[in-house]
Amino acid sequence: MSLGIQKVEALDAGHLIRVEWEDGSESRYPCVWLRDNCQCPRCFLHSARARRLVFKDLDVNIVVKEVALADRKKISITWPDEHASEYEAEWLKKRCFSEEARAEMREDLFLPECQHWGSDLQLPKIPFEKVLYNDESAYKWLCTLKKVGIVLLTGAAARQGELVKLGHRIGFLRLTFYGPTWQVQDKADANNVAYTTGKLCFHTDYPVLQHPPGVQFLHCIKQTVAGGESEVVDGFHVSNKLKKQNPQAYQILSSTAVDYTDVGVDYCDFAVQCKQRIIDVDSRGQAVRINYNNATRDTVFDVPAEKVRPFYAALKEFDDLLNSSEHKFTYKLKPGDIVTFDNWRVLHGRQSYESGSGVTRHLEGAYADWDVVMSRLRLLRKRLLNRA
Ligand code: OGA
Ligand code: NM2
Ligand code: ZN
Ligand code: ZN
Repeated sequence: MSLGIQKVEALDAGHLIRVEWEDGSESRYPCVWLRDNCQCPRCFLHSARARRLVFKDLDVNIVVKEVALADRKKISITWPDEHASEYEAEWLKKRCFSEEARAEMREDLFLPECQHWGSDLQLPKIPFEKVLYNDESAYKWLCTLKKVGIVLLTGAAARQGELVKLGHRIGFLRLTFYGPTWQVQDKADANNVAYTTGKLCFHTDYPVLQHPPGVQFLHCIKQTVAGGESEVVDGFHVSNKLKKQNPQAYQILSSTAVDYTDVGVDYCDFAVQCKQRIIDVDSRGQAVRINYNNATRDTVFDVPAEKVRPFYAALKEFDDLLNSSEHKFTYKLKPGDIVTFDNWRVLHGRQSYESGSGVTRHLEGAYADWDVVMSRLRLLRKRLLNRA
């Protein structure tokens, strides 16, 4: 049972409502917010769970005319224009403005917990079939993907089409110029360095897109005998290291807009250009997205000449840290393995391999957006909790 209310009163000349809970704790709600979030059918469209009240009709200086405790589970408010609103105790409690309540809600909605790793990574593994057909396993997959940044799904068939099933499991895949899914193999006149037998240094995919894909899937269909090993590194962990080791370099990489370019033909013809900071940071300076692919970094570099060498020096330091044996984790995909990882956080690479007359190595790849992945995670959690 949820906590009841024992007292409600208006404070601050009617600008604020104070709620006293049965356990003696209190919450304070600004009246402008309460009026804005009136749950009556005139102010709120319940079928869409969306606000109907338009901003023009909101008086930002509104005060309460009357407030009463309907019962211990509900408060009612009358506004100066006689409009009446009711708010349930449980609804109010969740939306309490205290530091702790907001942190709890934030964690609930966004699962910000992030476990950093280095070469000691214990690569999380879950059977592919379990993820497809068992909700607990799918939930575990997505939570781990969010928290650790990488999960290996095992036991998929060694043929194309498995990633489309994974797409249906979350909702849908992200279409790009390389197609709904794409084939990583040695190709004549390759339109991307990934489609050769060459080594791929640590990179994130597609920084040339304004909103790079948040999640990447790579399904191993055929693996070569010699070479082709995979490497991953935790970009957030390494960013923190760089910030400590050389704050100036961190400052340069988190503020310089780098030009990216990708021109060619695949799903359709394309000429994509974008400016990205290699380390994207939030308002507190914490890395939230790495945008780094040395292959598609443009020859055009739109900075004053005197900023060029300091930029390269900073990037060299970051690249060295990414490649240090302390930070990177190496493994080799087997046919039927699907590596799923956070493309905003984890940089990946592969060793070169030998070309042959036929196809010596084949991965199928696909992207998903974090919005879609997190949406599925929340729905799975809700379904699992309601069942318990
Ligand atoms: C890619 C890529 C990794 C691999 O296609 O972008 O990083 O192992 N491929 O081939
Ligand atoms: N592929 C693998 O940024 C990039 O060009 C990454 C994308 C070709 C779809 C490679
Ligand atoms: Zn209303
Ligand atoms: Zn890649």
